[in-house]
Amino acid sequence: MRSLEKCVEDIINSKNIAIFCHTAPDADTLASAVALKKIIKQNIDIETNPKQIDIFVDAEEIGDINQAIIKGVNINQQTVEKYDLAISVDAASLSRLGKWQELFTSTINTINIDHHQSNTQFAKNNLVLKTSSTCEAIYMLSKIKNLTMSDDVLNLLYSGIITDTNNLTQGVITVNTHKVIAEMMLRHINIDALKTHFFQNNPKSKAYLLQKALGSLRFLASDRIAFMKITKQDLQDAEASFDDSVGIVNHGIDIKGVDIAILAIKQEDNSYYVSLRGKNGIDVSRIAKEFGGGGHDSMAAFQYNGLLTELNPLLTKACKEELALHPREELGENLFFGDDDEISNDKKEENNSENDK
Ligand SMILES: [Mn+2]
Repeated sequence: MRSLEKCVEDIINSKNIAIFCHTAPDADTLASAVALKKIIKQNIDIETNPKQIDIFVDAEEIGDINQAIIKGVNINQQTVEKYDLAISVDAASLSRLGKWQELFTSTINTINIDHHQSNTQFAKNNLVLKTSSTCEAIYMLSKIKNLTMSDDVLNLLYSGIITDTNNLTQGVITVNTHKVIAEMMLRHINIDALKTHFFQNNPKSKAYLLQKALGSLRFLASDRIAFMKITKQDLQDAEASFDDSVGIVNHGIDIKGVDIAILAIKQEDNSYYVSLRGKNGIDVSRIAKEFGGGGHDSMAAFQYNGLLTELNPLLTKACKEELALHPREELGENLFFGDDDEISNDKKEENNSENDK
């Protein structure tokens, strides 16, 4: 495994590069790929260091909202027979590359840039950072080598950060995430336009699908679990695609007293895509792992081949075990850290220690 800096050098110096997104692509994987391609091009001298960079995504169709990310970018066009370097972005495991797995593994040098804790380290060099998104990881990697990033790159990377964190309300949000955004804001990013594009731009089909999902809402385990499902018929009736189901699970976790939200979506191949959300310290990635999936503490997912009636008791049991680790307590009692007296005492201490200097 080469050092982080050496990997970034490899990325800049390799001649023919293939970048791979994950299947059922989200904004983070697409924006990461396009931004990475742009960063490489913006930091080389095309005359002395010409290179070919191709992007691969195994997806039947990409919805309107994410389509905007790849507008004008050639996708799935293999222009050379062999690449010198293959880079996966936002893929937690090799299988997430779908039909492009072989092209990835047949490349001699491979780099895996990701932020999923469950990443299987499937490449020769694995850059798995503890960031909100792969876009944030790419920003950090570029900064390490002082690479130039244009405004359009920043807008792409910002898009990955806000979508992977549901507009900075979920997922892994660190001091670094806020620092990166602050740095971006000091440059130029279209915060309002991007927020509207990604969060206030739902097609009607999504609203109808939400209506169907909410119609199936059930509560379990003394109302600590909220369960919803979407059937093939629901998708058909709402004239919706799988893309339209993204985020619906949040309506479950947003309910008072709910610590685990589940959304099971029946897919074309009859398997279920099961999306999980957790709060109040619940680690839903542990539950997802039991079923062969993964993710983060507060957001995770897995695929299930079988009937929902078979899955339900198993999943409920796994959820209840996780809930037992976090018995319900009175939360929110001390949200704003104590009363005024304590604050003035803290201030006194602060002043004293400053006098000591
Ligand atoms: Mn991501």
